[in-house]
Amino acid sequence: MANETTPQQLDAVTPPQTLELTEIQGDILLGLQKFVECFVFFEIKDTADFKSALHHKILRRITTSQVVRLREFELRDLKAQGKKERIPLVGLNIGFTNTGMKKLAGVDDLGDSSFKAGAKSRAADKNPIAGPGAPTLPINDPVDAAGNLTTWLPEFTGAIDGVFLITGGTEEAVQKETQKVLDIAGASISVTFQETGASRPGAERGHEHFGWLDGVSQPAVADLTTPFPGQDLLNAGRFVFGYQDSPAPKLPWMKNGSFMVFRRLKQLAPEFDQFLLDAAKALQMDPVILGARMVGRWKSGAPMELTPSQDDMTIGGDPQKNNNFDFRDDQAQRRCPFGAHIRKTNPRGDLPKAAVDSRRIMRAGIPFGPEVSDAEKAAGTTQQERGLMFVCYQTSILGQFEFVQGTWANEPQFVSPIFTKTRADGSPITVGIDPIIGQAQPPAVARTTDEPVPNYPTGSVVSTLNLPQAFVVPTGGGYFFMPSISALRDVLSV
Ligand code: N7H
Repeated sequence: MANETTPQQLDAVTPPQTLELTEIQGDILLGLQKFVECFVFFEIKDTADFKSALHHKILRRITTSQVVRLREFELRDLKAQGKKERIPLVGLNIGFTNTGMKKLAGVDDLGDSSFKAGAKSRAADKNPIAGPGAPTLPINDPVDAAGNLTTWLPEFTGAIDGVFLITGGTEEAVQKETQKVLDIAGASISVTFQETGASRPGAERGHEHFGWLDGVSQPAVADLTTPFPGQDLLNAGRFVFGYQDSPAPKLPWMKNGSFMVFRRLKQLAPEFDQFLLDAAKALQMDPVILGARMVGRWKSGAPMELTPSQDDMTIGGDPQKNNNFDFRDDQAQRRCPFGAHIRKTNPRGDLPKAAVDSRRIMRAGIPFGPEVSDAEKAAGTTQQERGLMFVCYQTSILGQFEFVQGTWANEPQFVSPIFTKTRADGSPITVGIDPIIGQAQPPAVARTTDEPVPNYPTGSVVSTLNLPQAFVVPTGGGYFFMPSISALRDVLSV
């Protein structure tokens, strides 16, 4: 089983010298091996009983980064032997919200104001993010006049203290482990929401529901993974407390822990496909190119920067090639628009490296929901929910996930106001929102993105893409702290 969300090149010869891999939960830096992943959100009903279950029975089932690393070698060997069958390789990780941390450790402040406020409050908050590096916009999920989130499932608007992530190679193995964990926890918790995601079948494996290969660009981690060409090498402290580049942990036992952002994002796939056809027709362009310019990659994963006119499968799935680019020499956005999803969320070369590095996140999500049916295709409308269980890790929710979503994806000026960008004809541009994940609530912010029509290799067409609706709809979320093994053992379960 390959890990689909983290293209990582592990160094088999040199075991990590400084990273405490036996302390760090496995999903954070390398990603638990997963074809299937069950998310169990829960409320702690009996703190003493839950602590006892955690200490005596759950803790030893938790999969560390060291185990994930060794499993990667095991999988590599099996692949080399030509073995293709899925093996169970069950993984378990655990995280707690601020209310969960309060119940277990009596602490109400881990030093991250967004974590303390919680995902629900941050998603509904319409005030600009009070973080470094203005201008800033909030997460901006849809709310009604009373400020209630209108697209969130009710299960995510009530109390949530923690989450179990249960992963594996087969549905059966994941179900079995989930049941085991729930049996152990018993009445000490009540499950508030449970959902299982899975890789898409057949040729769509590794692709999200709009059809694009996912998990292509991910930071490499110093002392753990060797970067592929063009892949950023960042210090572990961007994702785990207690290493270079992490904020100082507010409490000593936060070392080797990480903040996890979960977002349940519904994807309106048939509507998206229909929109590509309609909008491309109106703009007199190819719908496949339009989709690629909205994402910044073709469906195979090949970046527009390397192959601006057509998809190239030989680049798409090849980690030696598919990140070997930046946007530095494309300041007239001839190859890739500034507004493209991957340029908004990782403006490599558009901004000084340090300004981008500090915002990077480690993504580890998985699709949920069934394939689009023939009836949905014919109607062009969603009848069964599907989307992405978006997961990312960082040491500052405010400075990383929220900054990428609010200040970059949602901000129509970005990347232009700080670093002046112009059109091919020299006139100034307003980039518009990220057409995939940009949360704009008109009329305050227009749902538009600039330059869908390529001016490649020459040309000076000025075009605007009008997005009639959001095709990614937030339906829930949570902010969790993923403690180290020793914090779970010595602080949170005693
Ligand atoms: Fe995105 N998509 O299918 O269009 N994303 N994303 N994302 N995303 C990426 O590199 C997608 C979401 C990032 O380093 C690819 O893996 C969809 C959120 C970042 O070049 C594709 C959803 C946030 C990158 C998608 C979604 C991000 C990235 C290219 C929601 C953060 C790496 C393949 C349903 C706030 C950029 C790849 C880089 C890549 C899609 C959500 C961030 C295809 C459908 C919420 C940082």
